[in-house]
Amino acid sequence: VASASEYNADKDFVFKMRKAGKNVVIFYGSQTGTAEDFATRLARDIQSPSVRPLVLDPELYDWQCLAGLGDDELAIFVLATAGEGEPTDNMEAWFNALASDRESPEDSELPEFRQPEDKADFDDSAPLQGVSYAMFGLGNNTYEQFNHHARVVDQRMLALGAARVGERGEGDDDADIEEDFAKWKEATLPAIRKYLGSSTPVGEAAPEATWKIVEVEAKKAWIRGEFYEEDEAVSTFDARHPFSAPVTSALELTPGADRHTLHVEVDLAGSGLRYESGDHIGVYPTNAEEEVDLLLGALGLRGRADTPIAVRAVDPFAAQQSLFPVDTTTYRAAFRHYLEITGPVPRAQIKTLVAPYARSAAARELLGRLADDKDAHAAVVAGGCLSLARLINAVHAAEAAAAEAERLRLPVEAAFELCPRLQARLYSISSSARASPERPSITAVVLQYDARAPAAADAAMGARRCGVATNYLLGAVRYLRGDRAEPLAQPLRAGCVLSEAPAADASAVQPVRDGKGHMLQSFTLQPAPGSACDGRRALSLPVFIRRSLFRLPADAATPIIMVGPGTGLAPMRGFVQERALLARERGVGTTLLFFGARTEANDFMYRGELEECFAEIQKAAPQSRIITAFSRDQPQKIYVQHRLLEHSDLVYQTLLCGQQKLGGPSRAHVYVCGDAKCMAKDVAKALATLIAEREGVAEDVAAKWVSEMRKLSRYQEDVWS
Ligand code: FAD
Ligand code: 2AM
Repeated sequence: VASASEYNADKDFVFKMRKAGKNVVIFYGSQTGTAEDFATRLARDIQSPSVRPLVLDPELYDWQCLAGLGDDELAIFVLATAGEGEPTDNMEAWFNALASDRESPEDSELPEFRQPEDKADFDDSAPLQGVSYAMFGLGNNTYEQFNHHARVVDQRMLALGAARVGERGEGDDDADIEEDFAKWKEATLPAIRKYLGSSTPVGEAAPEATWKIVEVEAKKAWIRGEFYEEDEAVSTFDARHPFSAPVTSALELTPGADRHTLHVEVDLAGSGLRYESGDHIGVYPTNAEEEVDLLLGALGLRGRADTPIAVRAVDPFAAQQSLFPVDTTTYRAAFRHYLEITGPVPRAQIKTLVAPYARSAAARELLGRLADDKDAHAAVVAGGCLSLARLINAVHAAEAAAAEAERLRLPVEAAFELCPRLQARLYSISSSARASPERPSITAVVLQYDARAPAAADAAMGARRCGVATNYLLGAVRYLRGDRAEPLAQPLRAGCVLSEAPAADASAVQPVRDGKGHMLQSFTLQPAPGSACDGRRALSLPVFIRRSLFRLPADAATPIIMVGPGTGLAPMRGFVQERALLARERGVGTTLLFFGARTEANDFMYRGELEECFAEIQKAAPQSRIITAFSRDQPQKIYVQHRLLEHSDLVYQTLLCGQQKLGGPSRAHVYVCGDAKCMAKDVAKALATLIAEREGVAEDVAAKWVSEMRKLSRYQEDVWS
């Protein structure tokens, strides 16, 4: 039984709601920011005089207060499922208290809720009786445990006596999560409205502005808004307070290949941060200067880009009073550091935050079509990867014939509301915590692709689209290597933290193009703490460590099979380093690495050091080896799963762990890392096929053994899509 924690009014969300005159609390369980963004948008969509929502982060509040919600109040959960069906970090405590470790909700012990003062008939056996809630889950169907987090919380809320308003919604990021959310809202909002006795149709009251922008006076030495420099008092670093880690090494691993793969190592010394092999590192990226500039231009803000501003909540009771983690920033710094500005604009956002500002017939027609017609949106906005800036420019191109006064002018407040918060990107740490305890490394492939259907308005910048974080890291690699000193000089000055005057970087950044005319990005890179803002070769990245469950077996003698094609090699590199150290110290079990890449000549990253480590491992476990699958070195594709089957003798012997026959889940540990969509499934299937053949059992029996291995943490995946 969870013990009722000591009462703390700051953590009592019911008290907070009532004080602020709210009757709906929306809790988000968010890992990458999507659920938080959906929760914020939901609040805007449902608000009316009688539906007054407050969006809260459950991490900051007591779950014990749930029982205190009255029958004229409502909780809404917007819960993403993280990793392998886990709750998000910010819902972990609530999830553990409400739902975890319970095979079946019926025979589990009840968590101890705080008895509300106004419920004299409080029933311990159904502590959430009288509490109503609605639920939308976010997940990805490529993962085994689709929407597990929302499903379990939903099941437990019902088991504890709460009543759900409407059906549970399930969004699938692999298909169209925006559409799933829209459909759920359409079906559920009337029920919410009815429950709260609202006479205003939900979504029809004019949404109030959430944020107000105050232009503030520039102080002599004012802070431009790079959040990781703001709070000097921070001594514990985490996702909210990343550590500004000096980059100690940054290089291209496959210089001859047709895409860039990077190795970036940072120094955690002095931060108190620790990691284990298999953990993740989060990196807060910075948007490319050209993208920032494009958006400032589209919003008509170029002349005021460096004006110091504060962005504060209109509602004095809002849980979050400042939109950004710093009080004073600039338009440019806000778009550079805090907002996701490159993703395609969702249909719902075009409808509520862009279309209302159309003044010309051409803009009304175009925006109306993109907001109402799913196919038009898919073709033009998703297909053209139209970011907010590109969407505005496309509207401007369509209304070229309209008078200047009629052209779309999107208020910056709407842009601030529309763009989600810029999220940290996670990377599987590619070093071993034993070999390199203070210097974790990242192995990342740089995301660059051409939009399928670039808009006419794209002509100036081309169809090339660049992933935010990986191109930011590529900038670090190039900068430290010493190329492109010229284009980088300007953004580097802009990246300095303290400045005497705000106008130093007011001019537009000139786009840089490669030989094919593609736009390249330039980067704002922060000089390492203590270094002068003079563009010297010292950089730092805002990082934090995220614990994972991807772990080597406690007993080094246990055999392991690692499957890591592409950047899926990242955590395996750390494991291989660790096994080599262990082999020297006390011996290890058989260690197999299946690595896949495009070509042997160009894409075999870390080859030399992997071979050196395996030479060491083989001294202790002679069967150990690296088995490669180079998919483009021959006419037909060869992937890691094909190699698993080809080497079924060796794989089977490794799985047997010295037994005569498996007869059930293997005691060896299997690790798979990389692409979740196809590779991870194909590998699990290949393993089941192999086991079925060798053991003479049906494939579904073998697949069950693999599932059993997952439950026992002997088949572990670290996959992303
Ligand atoms: P973003 O700016 O985030 O852009 C990505 C978005 O671009 C996609 O969501 C998609 O909408 C869009 N997109 C991508 N390709 C196309 C296309 N062809 N057409 C249209 N749209 C497209 N990555 C690694 O390289 N190495 C790792 O070790 C690693 N480990 C990870 C571990 C975990 C737990 C997770 C969750 C992810 C991991 N990733 C890893 C992925 C990494 O976090 C980033 O998602 C990735 O580097 C891209 O980030 P970005 O900012 O460059 O791209
Ligand atoms: P391809 O790009 O030539 O198709 C790392 O990206 C490696 O993974 C590449 O060799 C890539 O091959 C390969 N790959 C692509 N799809 C895969 C899948 N479904 N299973 C395993 N490997 C795959």
